[in-house]
Amino acid sequence: TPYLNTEYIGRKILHFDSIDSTNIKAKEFAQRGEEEGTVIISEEQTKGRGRLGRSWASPKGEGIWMSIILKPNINPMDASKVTQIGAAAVCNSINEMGIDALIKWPNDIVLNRKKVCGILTEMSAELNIINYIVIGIGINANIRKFPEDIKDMATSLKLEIGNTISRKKLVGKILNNFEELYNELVNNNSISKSLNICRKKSILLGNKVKIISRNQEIIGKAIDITNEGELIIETENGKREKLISGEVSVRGL
Ligand code: BT5
Repeated sequence: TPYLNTEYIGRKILHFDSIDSTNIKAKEFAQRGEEEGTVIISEEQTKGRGRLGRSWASPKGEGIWMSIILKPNINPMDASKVTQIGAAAVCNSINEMGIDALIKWPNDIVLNRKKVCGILTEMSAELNIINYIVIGIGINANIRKFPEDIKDMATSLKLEIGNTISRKKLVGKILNNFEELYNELVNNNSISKSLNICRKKSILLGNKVKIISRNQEIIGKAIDITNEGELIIETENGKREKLISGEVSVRGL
């Protein structure tokens, strides 16, 4: 992609026509010693995956389905920070194309309150050492029609803005933004730039939300995102709770 000006993220891009999941493929490559920064992209995924075994609709030719292989020297407990970096990079990139997307913590990008992008970060670690992290990014770039079960909550950039967007340009921007934000984690063990974007572009902060975590529901007001990337909510009795991203789903109310 001519839009790329990174040092190591996306310098090698492996492009597939159809595979099960770019995350699965990236994990196989990472396992076999593929270096940091390599990107797997597929025109179609036959088994696109969301969090907790959910599926991700990934039709042919109209979306951006990609995964980045990372090998950061950080504590495995901090792996979810990569999701915040990804969300910030994607949101920034879509914004740079003149489109007003927002971030729905922890792993969604929304446009006109509907989901245009989801992020799935997966890790392999032994003891306290990360073997690799794979961050999967799914963007409904030019999708024109969604399956019945998600058509009310999902949308594409094309459906919202009315014209076809350049997937190459958007991928280039995302990788550029991602490298800059990821370097902060690698060099300074901080994601403050990403978190500033996540806060500024948050669709949740200041609003009432319903959190669904392990079959429990909590209703409260989203107050802040901590420097560790956790969401703080204040429940109706004034109690503050810190939520880590892992197994949480958030609904706006
Ligand atoms: C996510 O999970 O949002 C993470 C999605 C990650 C997809 C990328 S594509 C490249 C890489 N390879 C993979 O196999 N995955 C990654 P979660 O927060 O669990 O949301 C999943 C839910 O979003 C589903 O249960 C549906 O309700 C909804 N959904 C499914 N497909 C969608 C789509 N194309 N657009 C918007 N929403 C969708």
